[in-house]
Amino acid sequence: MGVLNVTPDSFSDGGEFLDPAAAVAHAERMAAEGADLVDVGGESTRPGAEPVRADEELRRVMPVIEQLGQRGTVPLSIDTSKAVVARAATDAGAVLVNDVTALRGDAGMAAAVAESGAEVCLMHMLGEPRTMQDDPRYEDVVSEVKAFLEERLGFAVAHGIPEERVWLDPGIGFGKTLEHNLALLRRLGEIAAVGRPVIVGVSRKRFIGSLTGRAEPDRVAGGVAANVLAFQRGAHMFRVHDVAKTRDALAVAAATVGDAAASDRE
Ligand code: HH2
Repeated sequence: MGVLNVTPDSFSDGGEFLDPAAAVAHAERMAAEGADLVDVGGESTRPGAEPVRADEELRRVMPVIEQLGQRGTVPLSIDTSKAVVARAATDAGAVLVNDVTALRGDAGMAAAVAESGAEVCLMHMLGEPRTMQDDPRYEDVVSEVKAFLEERLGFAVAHGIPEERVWLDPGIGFGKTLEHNLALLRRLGEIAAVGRPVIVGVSRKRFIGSLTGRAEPDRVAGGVAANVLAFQRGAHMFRVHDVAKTRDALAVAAATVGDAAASDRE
């Protein structure tokens, strides 16, 4: 899953793709590099980010989604927690709604997803982006994230979203310390054991910087390592800025661990 942020303030690519033509070209580049999906977002969720109004979010993402939808270059997902944005994007062809609030941010989101027939990614986040990195605490981060995702999966199904359309994401960096992120990656198999496919987003994130001492965007190798290990522990989809390098690493990892990783994921 290639990341395409049409925002002025995303932590990595903020401001680069505000021009729809630049955004479309970048999506096509990621597709050529092997992305199976491009995740279009119009609201940054980086720590400390301020919320964006629905009309502004629509203004940012819809021209890009419409153009890419018409060209049909690559399947699209919409990174939003607003029902109105999810509806517009799925009407224009987006096949997955990536909701970092796991259907908690907007009372209309579950119905929007259910009626669209799209898939949905339910992600764990402790608190909200503005404050989530202020001293996050857990008794056991992995069991708590797992219990949360099971509860949200139940909620989605109760609201008419078939279980087969749900992806789960432990939300690396969303209300988590370095140790929390590492525990989640180390024990990702426990999240995969819920029985739905798992998405991980580690790309260029702060915890990679803490481990390598590297500023952004020089965190690619660290992120690739984390994605390979996540693959081995049962992750199915990898949300990344650097598609070509990640694909190469995953191709080698898949050929090497092969059946072991596949059977973990079944
Ligand atoms: N991470 C970010 C945004 N959306 N969605 C999922 N499912 N999983 C993630 O880990 C995830 C996500 C944050 O990264 P980015 O989009 O690069 O930055 P920003 O939120 O500042 O736009």
